[in-house]
Amino acid sequence: MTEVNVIHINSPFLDQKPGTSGLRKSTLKFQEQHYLEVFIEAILLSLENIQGSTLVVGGDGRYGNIEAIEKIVQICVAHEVGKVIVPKDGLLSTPATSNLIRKENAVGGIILSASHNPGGIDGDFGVKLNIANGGPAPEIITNQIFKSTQSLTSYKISKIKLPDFSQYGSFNYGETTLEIIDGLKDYSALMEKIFDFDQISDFLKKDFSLIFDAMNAVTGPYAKNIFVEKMGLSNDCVMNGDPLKDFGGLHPDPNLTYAAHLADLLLNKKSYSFGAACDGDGDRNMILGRGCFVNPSDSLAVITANTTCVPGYKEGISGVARSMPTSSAVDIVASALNIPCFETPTGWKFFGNLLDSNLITICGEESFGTGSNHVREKDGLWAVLYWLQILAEKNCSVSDLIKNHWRQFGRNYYSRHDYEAIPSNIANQIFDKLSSMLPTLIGTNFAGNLVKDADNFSYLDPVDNSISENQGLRVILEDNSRVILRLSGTGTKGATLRLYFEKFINPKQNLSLNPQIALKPLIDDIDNLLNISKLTKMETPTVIT
Ligand code: VG1
Ligand code: CO
Repeated sequence: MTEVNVIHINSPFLDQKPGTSGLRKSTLKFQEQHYLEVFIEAILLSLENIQGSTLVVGGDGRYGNIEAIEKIVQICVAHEVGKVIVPKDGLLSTPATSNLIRKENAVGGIILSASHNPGGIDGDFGVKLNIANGGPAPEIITNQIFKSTQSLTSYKISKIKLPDFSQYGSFNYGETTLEIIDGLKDYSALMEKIFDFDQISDFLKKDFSLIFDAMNAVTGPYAKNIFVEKMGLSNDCVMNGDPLKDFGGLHPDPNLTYAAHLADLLLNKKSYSFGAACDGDGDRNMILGRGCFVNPSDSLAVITANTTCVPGYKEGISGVARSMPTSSAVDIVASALNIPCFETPTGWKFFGNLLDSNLITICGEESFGTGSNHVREKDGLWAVLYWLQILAEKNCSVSDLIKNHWRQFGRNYYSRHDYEAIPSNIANQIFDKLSSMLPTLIGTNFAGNLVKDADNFSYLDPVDNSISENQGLRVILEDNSRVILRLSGTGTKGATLRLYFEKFINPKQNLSLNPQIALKPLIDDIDNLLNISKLTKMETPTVIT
């Protein structure tokens, strides 16, 4: 028997509900005594039949990763979890975790990551729970976890001495086996099953230069394994490829602001044919061509329109889904393919039921997330390989592919404006103002058009009939242009306001405008209505996508 210590604490513990993807706080907060432990205890209590079952535990390598894994293993031993699977060095991307949970029939997985938030002692840390299907825990479970953090007065831990996580091995502690495994192998094997690596590598070796930016986060080892070891490309096709505790000071959010160096290489210097980046935990992707940025909403539409290029989807797809703020570009493709298209709230957990019941095969979000039924998370490297496979099959450039797509389907001009870390009262004031105005906007003039509909999006899950309300304010015009306003659930400082703009143009109209110009009437009119720049004292948003 291993000794079990019962540690008494003062409740309630959490001051706030976990957000869109788990609990995210400053690294310092997570260093506070018992903070992580209580949350893990609540997670284990929420999983039924944890005794004797299998759990996957890994993270994106940020500051505190290994220490957190050690504590989690000790708590698992006290709860007599049957098997805890930990990757070597504790490094496991979010999509690879999802895959491992499914492959090992685990009851779930714990991912230590604050995703695209900065890391290090001054950065953020986070804990995400994924359930047996490999996907993020649905609200019913996260609510239950929150509830138990409010009433817990103790947690159980076995203070056993643990091995060095830099070596493979199997270790027994009481009723629990700890397995330290290769975190890359199963993921790469899955990618090799979906994509034709030979075709991609031949194409890349011909005259199509690739640069992949891992942003000093978890995808470095995966990208090297796939592009260098398996495809035989040179080492320098992966930049920032070693996971660092503080991501080398980078903010591992793959967008034009935080991956500015990569954007400069592709858009200004035009040094490569193809560039891509992933976020801290490897579930997001940004795709760039020579002189060309691919908007994530367009990426989802292109991926959906080209399934016949990719071996894993040659049989066809059952349907697609996008989050509400994502542009309707994919809806147009779905209608041409005669397959259903679902509109869900923001957050990957809403795709789980649709994927599990085979109503959809492919899904995505405007926030640089795309994925399919191969796992239950968005998958950054999967999207990169998907794009490369289409380009290899069509033997064309990124810019040709996207332009041809617009010529066939039309273009959904799209942009997202983020006002990050603004005072919460200001963010709430702006949100509440639009919220209270919604009914009065219908029928009025907006950006030279009539407002057709204005509401707060709510979602009825077609599989379990659950209803999720308050998922974003929408102003929809007669030509189906949209302005959407949401408050972020993943920031840790103040509040982050997100504004989303969309306008559709048919193939005969001007397809090559700068989106900020094409969308200017919408951008100006929402600012006139809500005084955002004045209230936030920001002339421009923090991030424009
Ligand atoms: C953001 C994105 C959302 C995404 C979520 C988690 O949420 O907008 O689309 O699902 O991050 O992504 P919010 O609430 O801040 O807008 V990740 O890469 O952190 O798992
Ligand atoms: Co992420």
